[in-house]
Amino acid sequence: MAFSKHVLVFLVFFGIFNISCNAQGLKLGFYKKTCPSVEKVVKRETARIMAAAPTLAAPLLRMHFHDCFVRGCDGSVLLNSTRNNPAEKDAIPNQSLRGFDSIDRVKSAVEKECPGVVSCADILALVARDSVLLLNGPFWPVPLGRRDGRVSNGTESLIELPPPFFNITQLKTNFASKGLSTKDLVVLSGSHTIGTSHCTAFSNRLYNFTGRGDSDPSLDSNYVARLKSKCRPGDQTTLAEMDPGSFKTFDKNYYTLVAKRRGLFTSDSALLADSETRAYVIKQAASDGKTFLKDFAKSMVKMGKIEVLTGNQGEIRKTCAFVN
Ligand code: HEM
Ligand SMILES: *[C@@H]1O[C@H](CO)[C@@H](O)[C@H](O)[C@H]1NC(C)=O
Ligand SMILES: *[C@@H]1O[C@H](CO)[C@@H](O)[C@H](O)[C@H]1NC(C)=O
Ligand SMILES: *[C@@H]1O[C@H](CO)[C@@H](O)[C@H](O)[C@H]1NC(C)=O
Ligand SMILES: *[C@@H]1O[C@H](CO)[C@@H](O)[C@H](O)[C@H]1NC(C)=O
Ligand SMILES: CC(=O)N[C@H]1CO[C@H](CO)[C@@H](O)[C@@H]1O
Repeated sequence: MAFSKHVLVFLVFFGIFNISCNAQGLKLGFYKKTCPSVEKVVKRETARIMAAAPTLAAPLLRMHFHDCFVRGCDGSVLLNSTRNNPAEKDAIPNQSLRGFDSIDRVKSAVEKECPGVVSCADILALVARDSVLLLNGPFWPVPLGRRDGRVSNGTESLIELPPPFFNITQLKTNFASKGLSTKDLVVLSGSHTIGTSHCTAFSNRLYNFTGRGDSDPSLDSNYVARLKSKCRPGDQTTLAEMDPGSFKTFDKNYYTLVAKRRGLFTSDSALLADSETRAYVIKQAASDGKTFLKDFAKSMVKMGKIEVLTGNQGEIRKTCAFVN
């Protein structure tokens, strides 16, 4: 009897210990004792950055996504290449990322308050949240406690990040491999309500789509004409607004566009090719957008937990571009 009681006590303790140390052990207020001002400092710095360069909100949100999809949300996207190792930053999908120096700036401000305490991965998660909020998007509480990884491998970005020409099956498989659902896919794609894209990400849909001088039939033909006047064949530099007219506000307008067959990438149009994602697109297109904002907050929290390092895994980087 006494023995089984001990076993029980042991199991209970072990269970609790296990919960606090498991890989999903992020929590709200993680820095309450060690860096109580962190969220205030990040918010202040992000607001300063946005005031000077409002278009940085979109790439900073995208940077968090690219971080999480490669080796989990561990700040690996922030590491610089070294002589023998091309980092994620320098891989093709990341060539259009911007704002690394902004993250460095926020990190320095946080280091001033509490040196060596807050990870770069957590800072990126907070900056992404505050960026969206500053564009009138939703707020979400960010569970914290991520640790920074020590590896950044450019080849892995090519393998793990979904390219703009993916079809619905490929997108669903890619998201599922990160523990994200089909709903998360359609909700997080709503990020494309802000920001811009290089012509290269979609010009295959405009010119010679199947090798017969044609364009993608799943794209509205009036929209094709407009995009063609923006992006001449071979244009590598021009930026197109992904949600023209409203690319600076975080709203549900992305779904209005996709529903009208004006999603910019194959991956955007693809959301009409699956019954679940299609139903969501149609519903949001006709809605006031409040549900989307709520859903987005929820899916971002989920994305922010992908394969995180916690406890004594990884490290707290001193400078986000370099391992300690
Ligand atoms: C579903 C699969 C996705 C694909 C295939 C995709 C692809 C792309 C591509 C090709 C661009 C244009 C980059 C450029 O040429 O400058 C882009 C931009 C962007 N993406 Fe995605 N994306 C996806 C999902 C996401 C997710 C999950 C997020 C955030 C949670 C996101 C946020 C953004 C933002 C904010 C931009 C604008 C960046 C800027 O203005 O510089 N995307 N995406
Ligand atoms: C690290 O990479 C960033 C962005 O690619 C670059 O601006 C910066 O100069 C690099 N830092 C060093 C010390 O190489
Ligand atoms: C980077 O990742 C690729 C693909 O998983 C792997 O083949 C390669 O060995 C890795 N490179 C390094 C330096 O670890
Ligand atoms: C998606 O692409 C894959 C790989 O190219 C292909 O095998 C599959 O048939 C495509 N699925 C759809 C629904 O287009
Ligand atoms: C269109 O694609 C076909 C087949 O790949 C190719 O033979 C042709 O030269 C291309 N046309 C243009 C204008 O690029
Ligand atoms: C932001 C950034 O680091 N961009 C780099 C992406 O990769 C190319 C080379 O592949 C670099 O020239 C860019 O500086």
